[in-house]
Amino acid sequence: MKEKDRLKRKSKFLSLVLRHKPEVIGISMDEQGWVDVSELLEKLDANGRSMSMEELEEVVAKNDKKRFAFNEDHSRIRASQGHSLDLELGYSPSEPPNELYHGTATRFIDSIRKSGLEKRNRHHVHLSANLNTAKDVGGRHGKPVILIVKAKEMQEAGFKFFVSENAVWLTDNVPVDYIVFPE
Ligand code: HQG
Repeated sequence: MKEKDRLKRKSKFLSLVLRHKPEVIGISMDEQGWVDVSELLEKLDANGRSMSMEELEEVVAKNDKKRFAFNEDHSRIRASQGHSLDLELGYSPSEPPNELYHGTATRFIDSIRKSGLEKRNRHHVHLSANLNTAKDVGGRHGKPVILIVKAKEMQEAGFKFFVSENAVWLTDNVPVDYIVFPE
Protein backbone atom coordinates (compact mmCIF):
# COMPACT_ATOMS: atom_id res chain seq x y z
CA MET A 1 0.00 0.00 0.00
CA LYS A 2 1.20 3.51 -0.77
CA GLU A 3 2.50 5.57 2.14
CA LYS A 4 -0.28 8.15 1.71
CA ASP A 5 -2.99 5.47 1.65
CA ARG A 6 -1.56 3.82 4.73
CA LEU A 7 -1.77 7.08 6.69
CA LYS A 8 -5.25 7.81 5.36
CA ARG A 9 -6.52 4.43 6.49
CA LYS A 10 -5.13 4.94 9.97
CA SER A 11 -6.57 8.43 10.09
CA LYS A 12 -10.03 7.20 9.08
CA PHE A 13 -10.02 4.59 11.80
CA LEU A 14 -8.91 7.20 14.35
CA SER A 15 -11.78 9.45 13.22
CA LEU A 16 -14.20 6.60 13.85
CA VAL A 17 -12.82 6.02 17.35
CA LEU A 18 -12.27 9.63 18.40
CA ARG A 19 -15.35 11.24 16.83
CA HIS A 20 -18.04 8.61 16.70
CA LYS A 21 -17.51 5.23 18.33
CA PRO A 22 -14.83 4.89 21.01
CA GLU A 23 -16.61 1.65 21.95
CA VAL A 24 -15.29 -0.14 18.83
CA ILE A 25 -12.00 -0.52 20.72
CA GLY A 26 -13.51 -0.13 24.19
CA ILE A 27 -11.65 3.03 25.12
CA SER A 28 -12.82 5.59 27.66
CA MET A 29 -13.15 9.23 26.67
CA ASP A 30 -13.62 12.25 28.89
CA GLU A 31 -16.38 14.81 28.38
CA GLN A 32 -14.13 17.01 26.23
CA GLY A 33 -13.30 14.15 23.89
CA TRP A 34 -9.80 13.35 25.18
CA VAL A 35 -8.44 9.81 25.45
CA ASP A 36 -5.27 8.60 27.06
CA VAL A 37 -2.57 7.96 24.41
CA SER A 38 -1.08 4.86 26.03
CA GLU A 39 -4.56 3.36 26.47
CA LEU A 40 -5.29 4.21 22.82
CA LEU A 41 -2.15 2.44 21.57
CA GLU A 42 -2.86 -0.57 23.78
CA LYS A 43 -6.49 -0.88 22.66
CA LEU A 44 -5.66 -0.37 18.98
CA ASP A 45 -3.19 -3.22 19.36
CA ALA A 46 -5.71 -5.44 21.14
CA ASN A 47 -8.15 -4.85 18.27
CA GLY A 48 -5.81 -5.69 15.43
CA ARG A 49 -5.17 -2.04 14.58
CA SER A 50 -1.66 -1.64 16.01
CA MET A 51 0.04 1.70 15.64
CA SER A 52 3.33 2.83 17.12
CA MET A 53 3.67 6.17 18.88
CA GLU A 54 5.77 7.34 15.91
CA GLU A 55 2.97 6.45 13.51
CA LEU A 56 0.41 8.21 15.66
CA GLU A 57 2.60 11.32 15.74
CA GLU A 58 2.89 11.08 11.97
CA VAL A 59 -0.87 10.77 11.43
CA VAL A 60 -1.49 13.81 13.64
CA ALA A 61 1.22 15.89 11.96
CA LYS A 62 0.51 14.94 8.35
CA ASN A 63 -3.27 14.76 8.43
CA ASP A 64 -4.55 16.95 5.61
CA LYS A 65 -7.05 18.78 7.77
CA LYS A 66 -5.22 18.54 11.09
CA ARG A 67 -8.17 16.60 12.43
CA PHE A 68 -6.47 15.44 15.65
CA ALA A 69 -4.64 17.25 18.43
CA PHE A 70 -2.43 16.16 21.32
CA ASN A 71 -2.37 17.91 24.66
CA GLU A 72 0.88 19.62 25.63
CA ASP A 73 2.84 16.56 26.77
CA HIS A 74 1.25 14.24 24.17
CA SER A 75 -0.19 12.00 26.87
CA ARG A 76 -3.74 12.63 25.55
CA ILE A 77 -5.29 13.03 22.12
CA ARG A 78 -8.66 14.04 20.67
CA ALA A 79 -10.38 14.98 17.41
CA SER A 80 -10.60 18.76 17.11
CA GLN A 81 -14.11 18.71 15.60
CA GLY A 82 -16.51 16.58 13.57
CA HIS A 83 -17.92 14.52 16.45
CA SER A 84 -21.28 12.86 16.51
CA LEU A 85 -20.79 12.04 20.21
CA ASP A 86 -22.39 14.47 22.61
CA LEU A 87 -19.34 16.21 24.08
CA GLU A 88 -18.40 19.60 25.41
CA LEU A 89 -15.26 20.47 23.46
CA GLY A 90 -14.65 23.56 25.57
CA TYR A 91 -14.03 26.07 22.78
CA SER A 92 -14.84 29.65 23.76
CA PRO A 93 -17.23 31.63 21.59
CA SER A 94 -15.39 33.68 18.94
CA GLU A 95 -16.30 36.65 16.82
CA PRO A 96 -16.90 35.46 13.26
CA PRO A 97 -16.11 37.43 10.10
CA ASN A 98 -19.06 39.11 8.35
CA GLU A 99 -19.56 36.10 6.13
CA LEU A 100 -18.76 32.41 6.40
CA TYR A 101 -19.35 29.75 3.77
CA HIS A 102 -21.12 26.42 3.84
CA GLY A 103 -20.54 23.95 1.03
CA THR A 104 -23.39 21.58 0.37
CA ALA A 105 -24.88 19.65 -2.55
CA THR A 106 -27.57 20.97 -4.92
CA ARG A 107 -29.88 18.12 -3.92
CA PHE A 108 -30.13 19.48 -0.34
CA ILE A 109 -31.03 23.04 -1.32
CA ASP A 110 -34.84 22.71 -1.30
CA SER A 111 -34.75 21.24 2.17
CA ILE A 112 -32.29 23.87 3.45
CA ARG A 113 -34.57 26.60 2.06
CA LYS A 114 -37.29 25.23 4.34
CA SER A 115 -35.44 24.48 7.56
CA GLY A 116 -32.13 26.33 7.36
CA LEU A 117 -28.82 24.58 8.05
CA GLU A 118 -29.12 21.83 10.61
CA LYS A 119 -26.33 19.89 12.26
CA ARG A 120 -27.76 16.54 11.22
CA ASN A 121 -25.61 13.74 12.71
CA ARG A 122 -22.81 16.03 13.81
CA HIS A 123 -22.33 18.14 16.83
CA HIS A 124 -22.53 21.44 14.98
CA VAL A 125 -23.12 22.97 11.56
CA HIS A 126 -19.66 23.31 9.98
CA LEU A 127 -18.73 26.56 8.24
CA SER A 128 -15.56 27.80 6.67
CA ALA A 129 -13.92 31.17 6.13
CA ASN A 130 -12.47 29.87 2.91
CA LEU A 131 -14.42 29.38 -0.33
CA ASN A 132 -12.30 26.52 -1.64
CA THR A 133 -12.71 24.53 1.55
CA ALA A 134 -16.47 24.99 1.38
CA LYS A 135 -16.49 23.83 -2.23
CA ASP A 136 -14.56 20.67 -1.35
CA VAL A 137 -16.87 19.92 1.58
CA GLY A 138 -19.94 20.32 -0.66
CA GLY A 139 -18.42 18.12 -3.35
CA ARG A 140 -18.37 15.19 -0.92
CA HIS A 141 -22.17 15.07 -1.12
CA GLY A 142 -22.80 15.67 -4.84
CA LYS A 143 -22.77 18.68 -7.12
CA PRO A 144 -21.32 21.39 -4.86
CA VAL A 145 -23.07 24.65 -4.12
CA ILE A 146 -21.86 27.35 -1.77
CA LEU A 147 -24.14 29.14 0.66
CA ILE A 148 -23.11 32.39 2.27
CA VAL A 149 -23.91 32.67 5.96
CA LYS A 150 -24.33 36.15 7.43
CA ALA A 151 -22.30 35.20 10.44
CA LYS A 152 -21.70 38.60 12.02
CA GLU A 153 -25.37 39.45 11.84
CA MET A 154 -26.22 36.11 13.43
CA GLN A 155 -23.77 36.67 16.24
CA GLU A 156 -25.21 40.13 16.86
CA ALA A 157 -28.60 38.48 17.17
CA GLY A 158 -27.22 36.21 19.92
CA PHE A 159 -26.09 33.05 18.09
CA LYS A 160 -22.79 31.63 19.27
CA PHE A 161 -19.85 30.74 17.02
CA PHE A 162 -16.81 28.65 17.87
CA VAL A 163 -13.60 27.97 15.95
CA SER A 164 -12.04 24.55 16.32
CA GLU A 165 -8.33 24.08 16.77
CA ASN A 166 -8.12 23.27 13.05
CA ALA A 167 -9.97 26.42 11.97
CA VAL A 168 -13.44 25.04 11.27
CA TRP A 169 -16.22 27.44 12.30
CA LEU A 170 -18.97 25.76 14.30
CA THR A 171 -22.47 26.88 15.20
CA ASP A 172 -25.63 25.18 16.34
CA ASN A 173 -27.92 25.93 13.40
CA VAL A 174 -28.36 28.59 10.75
CA PRO A 175 -31.91 29.88 10.22
CA VAL A 176 -32.92 30.56 6.59
CA ASP A 177 -32.94 34.34 7.11
CA TYR A 178 -29.17 34.34 7.53
CA ILE A 179 -28.42 32.30 4.40
CA VAL A 180 -27.72 33.82 1.00
CA PHE A 181 -28.65 31.26 -1.67
CA PRO A 182 -27.14 31.40 -5.14
CA GLU A 183 -29.38 32.84 -7.90
C1 HQG B 1 -26.66 19.12 4.85
C2 HQG B 1 -15.64 17.30 6.90
C3 HQG B 1 -30.94 19.03 4.03
C4 HQG B 1 -25.37 19.87 4.93
C5 HQG B 1 -15.73 18.67 6.30
C6 HQG B 1 -24.39 18.76 4.62
C7 HQG B 1 -16.53 19.46 7.29
C8 HQG B 1 -29.06 19.69 5.12
C9 HQG B 1 -25.07 17.52 5.19
C10 HQG B 1 -17.22 18.42 8.12
C11 HQG B 1 -29.80 20.54 5.96
C12 HQG B 1 -24.44 17.04 6.47
C13 HQG B 1 -18.70 18.55 8.04
C14 HQG B 1 -31.20 20.59 5.76
C15 HQG B 1 -27.75 20.71 6.52
N1 HQG B 1 -31.72 19.83 4.79
N2 HQG B 1 -29.62 18.94 4.18
N3 HQG B 1 -32.00 21.37 6.51
N4 HQG B 1 -28.97 21.16 6.81
N5 HQG B 1 -27.78 19.82 5.50
O1 HQG B 1 -20.93 15.58 6.52
O2 HQG B 1 -20.82 20.22 6.62
O3 HQG B 1 -13.34 15.40 6.57
O4 HQG B 1 -22.45 16.06 8.51
O5 HQG B 1 -25.33 20.94 3.99
O6 HQG B 1 -14.48 19.23 6.08
O7 HQG B 1 -20.72 18.36 4.87
O8 HQG B 1 -14.88 14.85 8.44
O9 HQG B 1 -21.53 17.94 7.24
O10 HQG B 1 -24.24 18.62 3.23
O11 HQG B 1 -15.79 20.29 8.12
O12 HQG B 1 -12.79 16.16 8.90
O13 HQG B 1 -26.41 17.91 5.48
O14 HQG B 1 -16.81 17.16 7.62
O15 HQG B 1 -14.55 17.20 7.73
O16 HQG B 1 -23.21 16.45 6.14
O17 HQG B 1 -19.14 18.36 6.70
P1 HQG B 1 -21.98 16.40 7.15
P2 HQG B 1 -20.59 18.78 6.26
P3 HQG B 1 -13.86 15.83 7.92
